[in-house]
Amino acid sequence: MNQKIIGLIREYIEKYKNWKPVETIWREPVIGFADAEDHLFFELKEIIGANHVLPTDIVPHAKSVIVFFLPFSKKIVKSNIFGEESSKEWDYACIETNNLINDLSKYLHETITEMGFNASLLPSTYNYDEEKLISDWSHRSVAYISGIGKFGINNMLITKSGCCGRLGSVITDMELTPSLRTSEEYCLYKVNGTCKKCIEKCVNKAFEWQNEIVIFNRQSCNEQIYEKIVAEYPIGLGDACGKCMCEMPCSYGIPRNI
Ligand code: B12
Ligand code: SF4
Ligand code: SF4
Repeated sequence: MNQKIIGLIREYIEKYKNWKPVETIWREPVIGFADAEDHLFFELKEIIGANHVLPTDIVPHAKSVIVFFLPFSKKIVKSNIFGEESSKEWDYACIETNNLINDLSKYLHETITEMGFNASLLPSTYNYDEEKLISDWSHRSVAYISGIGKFGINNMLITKSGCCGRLGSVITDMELTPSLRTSEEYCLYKVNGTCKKCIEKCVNKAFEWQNEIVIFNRQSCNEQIYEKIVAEYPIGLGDACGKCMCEMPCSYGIPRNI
């Protein structure tokens, strides 16, 4: 059944351009599966907060979670290296990928339902507490559980196709084989204490070092994305920044060495 789901996702993305007038070019999706009963889902209540839900809170008797990462083309990433404002290409890619994730999630929901199972319908983003800036369903934590990536010190999920892209997930009561997690770290700082390029690149001082540990200030990042840029650079579409992930050793794949 895993192969059928992988086929459905790939086929939908390939045909998407025929249905929607999009400018974004995506590389091959990275797809993984998590066991809905994985102990890490329970740990997220400690790691993120008590409000983080379990798969079974959304789909009763949930058995699996399907996760997909949609990496942007190198051209989109390269357009967003310089300057304080995110590039038009990056902004469009974020918006169009959110739309694709929402459409793909709806398609999977409908197809899985037609097959006689239940499935969730979760948005790609905007499902968060606007004061705390925390969601009750963290796609990238779920993606970590599904084994498709590891975290960078900039919070990004790094997959075999890098971190520049966006994530979606669908919970179902269909039985699927969980993907394996590796114990290997991908972020160079976590591997050997080097790099830190993402931290230096932040355009609104959202990261701070405290005894070799990076502390992330969500409010500073949020200010850059939703207040500062929109107010100071009206030509930008806002709603994005991403400077800490573009043209980094982890942008397009698993960084090996710098
Ligand atoms: C709220 C939100 C924001 C807020 C707060 C960001 C933040 N870091 O918390 C603001 C508006 C500031 C923001 C900014 C951005 N965002 Co945003 N955002 C979200 C949203 C809606 C929820 C994230 C959340 O709940 N954060 C709270 C923290 C606690 O959870 P988390 O960051 O998801 O996961 C962390 C913990 O689980 C933790 N963790 C620690 N220990 C352990 C141990 C285990 C076992 C596990 C499993 C996890 C874990 O590690 C994770 C990373 O730090 C998600 C969509 C979604 N629903 O998931 C998108 C999302 C995280 N955003 C995304 C992106 C791309 C961005 C931006 C780059 C903007 C842009 N589009 O250009 C910046 C990057 C900021 C940064 N450096 O982190 C992507 C990330 C893709 C990726 N490759 O990781 C997401 C997943 C959207 C999507 N559908 O793809 N975002
Ligand atoms: S830029 Fe370097 S330090 Fe930052 S997440 Fe990527 S590999 Fe890790
Ligand atoms: S998205 Fe922008 S403001 Fe937020 S952490 Fe990255 S570089 Fe800093």
